[in-house]
Amino acid sequence: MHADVVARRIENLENMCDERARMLQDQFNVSMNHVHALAILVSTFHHGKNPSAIDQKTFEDFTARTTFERPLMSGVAYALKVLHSERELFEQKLGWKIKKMETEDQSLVHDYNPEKLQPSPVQDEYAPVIFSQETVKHIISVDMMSGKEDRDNILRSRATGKGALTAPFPLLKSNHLGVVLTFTVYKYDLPPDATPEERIEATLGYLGASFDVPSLVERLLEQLASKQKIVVRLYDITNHTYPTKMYDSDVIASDDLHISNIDFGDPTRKHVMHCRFKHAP
Ligand code: WA2
Repeated sequence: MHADVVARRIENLENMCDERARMLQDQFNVSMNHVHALAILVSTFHHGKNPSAIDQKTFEDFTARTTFERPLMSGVAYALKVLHSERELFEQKLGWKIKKMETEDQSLVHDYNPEKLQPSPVQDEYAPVIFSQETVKHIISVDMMSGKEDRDNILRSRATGKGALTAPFPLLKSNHLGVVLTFTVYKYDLPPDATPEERIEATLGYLGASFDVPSLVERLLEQLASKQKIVVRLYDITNHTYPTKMYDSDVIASDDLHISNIDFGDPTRKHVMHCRFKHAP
């Protein structure tokens, strides 16, 4: 091939890769802003009103009618901060027990049945889901602090007051690789320089969203022309000696590679998109 043909081919790959990375980043960003707004909705209409103006039915209706605002989220849910000393009263009031998340046993994850979950053993505190979008109803009553990724994310979000994103891990029920985004809801507005202790003390609950990466990235890429020409992979490279693959088009590809950066809005995480040409048949 002539040098100029090769150069144009590479430039074409760069442009297509940057366009895809940018689209994914923008769609994630608008979804994330809307999840943040839902945290404010819960603060205003659940905690800010007595009696609360939100119940499971209202939350389900509102989140179903606003899914178009969160194109990359498979579901949103709200978990309450419950201290062990408050557990008994909480369970009496809600009429159900706080459940432990089952993630260790992969077979259990696979035929996930919320009815079979065990009550949570004694902990200092819990984060049971009290409202959920219909698509993630299976996490109602589950203690989100009993899953490692969810727990770490809750702790990081409430100590910083910012949106926190997990590394990729298998989501409950679907078992698809996904990430969870969490915003903390506080009793009152905190100054930007509030200490982590002040933030923990003021915490009321956690508004979280799950991003089912394979199905939602697939849907995004399908909207684009020239899908038939390009193969895309998505990696979490936060730990750059152990990058985690989040998405793979699963097609044989050429050697030419372009890497585009993606910013998902959590400065402690780093993601990249790898793009290659599909092998000519
Ligand atoms: N949501 C949906 N599926 C999941 C999941 C999750 N977390 N974790 C594992 N599979 C209520 O940060 C608080 C949502 C967690 C929020």
